[in-house]
Order: sequence, then structure tokens, then C-alpha cells
Amino acid sequence: MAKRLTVEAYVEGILNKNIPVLSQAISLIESKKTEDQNIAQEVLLKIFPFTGKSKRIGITGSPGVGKSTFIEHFGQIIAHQHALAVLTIDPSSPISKGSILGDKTRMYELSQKHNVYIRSTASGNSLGGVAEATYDTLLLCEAAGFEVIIIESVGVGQTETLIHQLVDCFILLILGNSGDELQGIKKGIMEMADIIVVTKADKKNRQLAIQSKVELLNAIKLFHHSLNHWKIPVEICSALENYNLDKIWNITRSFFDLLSQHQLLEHWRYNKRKSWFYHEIERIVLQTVMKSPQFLIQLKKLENQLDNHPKLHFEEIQKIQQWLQKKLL
Ligand SMILES: Nc1nc2c(ncn2[C@@H]2O[C@H](COP(=O)(O)OP(=O)(O)O)[C@@H](O)[C@H]2O)c(=O)[nH]1
Ligand SMILES: [Mg+2]
Repeated sequence: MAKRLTVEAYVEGILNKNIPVLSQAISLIESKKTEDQNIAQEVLLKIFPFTGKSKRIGITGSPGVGKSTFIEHFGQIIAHQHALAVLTIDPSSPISKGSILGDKTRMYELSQKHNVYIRSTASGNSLGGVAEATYDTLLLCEAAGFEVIIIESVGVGQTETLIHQLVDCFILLILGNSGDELQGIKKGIMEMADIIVVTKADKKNRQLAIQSKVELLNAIKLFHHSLNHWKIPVEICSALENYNLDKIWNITRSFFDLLSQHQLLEHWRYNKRKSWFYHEIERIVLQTVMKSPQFLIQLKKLENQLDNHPKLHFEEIQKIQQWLQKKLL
């Protein structure tokens, strides 16, 4: 990492949209060293009053569905009017092995725009750690004046829930060329979506994509979006052929219009922060308890009493619960 600056120098650099300084501050956030963490926290506190003004957009969907390619082209439409930051998360490959390179090459044209900043969140952290670093990075980008921030999610498991809680608008990309694909999509993730987009609707696949759109509209008919006035739109697009991307940007804008017209944004963000908070607390409680030596001794004792009788498992589990209650309540 480059030489550390003072807290004031980081703050000033970020507020002046000095990109090298912004990048160094993000590296501090990702650093595991306590001294770096301490500086990062101070910087965050100082820039906090300058945050909150961006449109925060999450792009999710299974690996290979076309998220990065979508962002490459969608981002260019946004960048006509707005300073855009793109944060990508790739916990599967360590940062030095090229997760940055991978996404930067995929978003090559976008990365050449003067008002676009692309950054991969360092991997190798815990789930909560990745999401936390992403949130802090988002705040720094907001303080630097980026008006739209896109987070590309990894598209698997629990990270999705966490990313959903960080953004205002969650766009779910779905590959629309087979019914099986739709079957495989978890209901939970569909319910989190504010906008659903069928990808790779190239000219030759368009008919199939339209068919998927109809199926999706049917599937979500029973969903109730938590914003009363919002009916989840389903659109098709081809990132490679630049088809419908402007339309999707218009839909996205109308979602943000709705949030601001009804002064819902603050409340919307507050509720998400609250779920995030409880999520994190649960994680911390679990981690703490599972590391407690006293608890582990109890656990081992009961584990040794387990036998093949299915009912006994429940009894042992109940004993653990009673033990915990006695300790804590
Ligand atoms: N035909 C076609 N291929 C696409 C389109 N969008 C993405 N792809 C391809 O799908 C593959 C996966 O795309 P990528 O953006 O890396 O997906 P991600 O894993 O969701 O980020 C790549 O080979 C892309 O070129 C599209 O609109 N049409
Ligand atoms: Mg990608």
C-alpha cells in the first residue's frame, strides 16, 4: 500500500474527488491491520455528513447471466449524465489474482470514461466483512461526489441478502432461454428484486426472451412489493446489442422518482439498515457463542451422548438451549 496520509488529507482528497486518494482510502478500509482500520474509521466519520446523495443500485443474478457485461453498457448510458462508481465483489478469487483485472477488462469501455470509477472489493473476507467493506466503500464514493453507484453482486447465497440491504434499487438479471432456468431461481431472491431483467435477448433469442418475460410476469403476480405504488417491472435486454438498456435506465429512474416523490427514500434506507443491523447482530452472536470455551465443553458433552436414536437429537438440542438460557436469561 502507498504511504499513509493523515486523516485530514484523506478527507480532503475524497471530498475533492481525488481518485488516487479515494483508492488509497478504500484500500485502508479493506486492510486487516488495526492501524489502517482506525484511520479508515476516522475518515468515515468525517466524510459521513457528505454521504447519502447517490442512487444506489445493486445488480444481481447467477454467475454468467451477464451482470458485468450489462453494467459495461448500462453504465455508459448512465455516464452520459452522471458520475458513476461501479463496485464489484468477487470473493472467489483473491484480489492479486486479477478480480480487478477481470472486471476491468470486461468493463473496458466504461472504465475509459472520465466520470466513471470502477473498483473491485478485496476478497478473502468473511461474508459480513465483504458487505461491510462494500458499504464503507460506497460511502466514500458518495462523499467523492459519485451520483450513481452500482454494486455488482456475486449472485450466490447470503451475500445477496446483504447487498440488497446496501442498495436502494435491486435489479435481478435472469437468463431467459429456458423454463428450467426460471424454475431454478429462488423465490427469496425474486421477492427482493425491484426490477427484473431477462438478459441476452439478442435478436436471434428475442422470441424466447419474450416468452420468459411472460412466464416471469406470471410468477411474480402474487408478489407484493414493499413499496405500495411499485409494480415490479420485467424487461428484456441484450447488453451486447445495446437493446432496451435505455428503457431499463428510465425504469430505474422512475423507481428513484417514486422513492423521492413520496419522501420514502430515508425510510426505505432506514428499514434496510435495520435488517442489516439484525443480520449482523445474529452473525456476531453466533460467532461469539460458537467460540465460547464453556459452550464448546457443553456441546462436546452432549455430542458424546448422541446415538442413532433420532429423537435423542432433539433432546440434546433442547438441553443446549436450556443451558444457554440459564447462562444468558
Ligand atoms: N449473446 C450475448 N451474450 C452475452 C450478453 N451479455 C453477456 N453475455 C456473455 O455472457 C458471458 C458472461 O457474462 P458476464 O457479464 O461475465 O456475466 P456475470 O458473471 O454475470 O458478470 C460472457 O461471455 C458475455 O460475453 C448478451 O447480451 N448477449
Ligand atoms: Mg461479473
